[in-house]
Amino acid sequence: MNLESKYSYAFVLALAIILLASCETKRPTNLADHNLIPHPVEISGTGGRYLLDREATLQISDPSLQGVADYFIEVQSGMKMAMDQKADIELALGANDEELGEEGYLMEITEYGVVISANHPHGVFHGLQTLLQLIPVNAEELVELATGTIRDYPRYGHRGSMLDVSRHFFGVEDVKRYIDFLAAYKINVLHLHLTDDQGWRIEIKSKPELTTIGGSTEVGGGAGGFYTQKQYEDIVQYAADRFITIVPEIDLPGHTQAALASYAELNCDGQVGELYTGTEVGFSTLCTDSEATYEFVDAVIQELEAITPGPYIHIGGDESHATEKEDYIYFISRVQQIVSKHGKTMMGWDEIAQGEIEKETVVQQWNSAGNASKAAENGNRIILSPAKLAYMDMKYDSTSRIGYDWAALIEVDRAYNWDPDTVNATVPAELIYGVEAPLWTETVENMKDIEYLVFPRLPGYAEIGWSPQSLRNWEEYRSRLAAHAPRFESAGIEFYRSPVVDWGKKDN
Ligand code: IFG
Repeated sequence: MNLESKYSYAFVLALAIILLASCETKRPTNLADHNLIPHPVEISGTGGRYLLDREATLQISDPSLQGVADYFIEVQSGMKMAMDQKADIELALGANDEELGEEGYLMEITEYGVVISANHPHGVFHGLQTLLQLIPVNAEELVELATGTIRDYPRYGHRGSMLDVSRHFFGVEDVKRYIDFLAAYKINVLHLHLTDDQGWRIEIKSKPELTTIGGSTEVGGGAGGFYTQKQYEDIVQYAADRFITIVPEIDLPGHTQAALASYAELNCDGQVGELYTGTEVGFSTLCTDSEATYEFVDAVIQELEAITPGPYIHIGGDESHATEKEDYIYFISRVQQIVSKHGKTMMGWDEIAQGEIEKETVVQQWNSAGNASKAAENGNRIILSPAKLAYMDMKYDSTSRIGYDWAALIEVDRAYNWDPDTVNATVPAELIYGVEAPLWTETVENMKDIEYLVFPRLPGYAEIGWSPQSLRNWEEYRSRLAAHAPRFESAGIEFYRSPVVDWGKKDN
């Protein structure tokens, strides 16, 4: 090599080292330049850094935080409880900041470490979800955390997703994985659609045929399946450990063919029905003028209540096209009495607003603004699940490999770009209890199908439920969403690489 080229070689090498060094600090030095989802209420950087190593230590100020600390140690391998020396991460109660409520938290990152404080372990749990997002998924030994403060709390109390385990059955492990998806984005409710025409998925000990017959198939004629009460309790506990409440749905009086195929006495003609593996809706109904029906509903609700610690039981009530209107209204009032007798608060799709329902009953608006305004007149709290914006079984666009399009094509930007307070003019903001994104599974057969439809739309629904409207705009959000791709990939989530998001280099 001649002298000339030797110097130019050295110059290039030096340049490469400088460039490499600069890209090493690609992490934002300002906490406010974050990619957090949901967007925190307040976040500000102080320009410093805290080096968190993989062997970082945790300290708790109160024994009630041990469960949350154990969860963090489980999901962020390498962390451990501090024995004596000062910890890197301190978890504390006593934030005494009323506005945080139960779910909010304060996070302070200084040169001395991280402190997460809240009024309740639920808030500390959410603070840890934020901290997990500040640690790169493929973090090397040392992680530089930008210093600063975060003060954060949710906009709505109900931030949910629904999984239809009736059209296609999903086992316990799939449901637990779905719960992990929700916890990562501070969603706090999983609504399980347990029964429909194609399958009854929850064991009722006094009515065993509901699962031995009613749980024996699914859309397309597959093997179906069901949760024993023990398995359901396992799901409930897994969710509770992540501060997620299970809302079980027994869909009545329509969407009941699996029950009608299990017990003759539920059918008005006294003949046992046929199992159904198609995808039509609105053809089935319980016999609303027979006392056997209400004894059945009472037996089911009694057993479901005993294994459901959450306050709600969802009784469906949608698409009862085979039920005369006055019979439907009578049925809803009878079921309301049964649910209340068993000490639970009723939830139902927006059609129930036509019936005599208690003020505490929560109405889930999916299709009819008229029903929603009826619910509002009655003073019911309303959960918004507008099919045209929040149904995750809708295709992204006409090329989507699975999904429906009867409500709308819902690209990732459309899924994000709406404000619950104004989406339904007939519902006053103070009655909006929250938002919920359902996944119906007529066209969804396995976990990969779930992941394709749920990601990347789910984080956007989580942000709609959590973050102030004033901080939300698609152009800014889409770049934060793109930065979550490594997170999806490291979790093995086969997400839809929507063309409306600039996913950038694969390894960004
Ligand atoms: N509507 C039905 C669902 C499901 C859905 C598919 C509701 C409340 C269409 N009811 O949505 O059972 O079939 O998009």
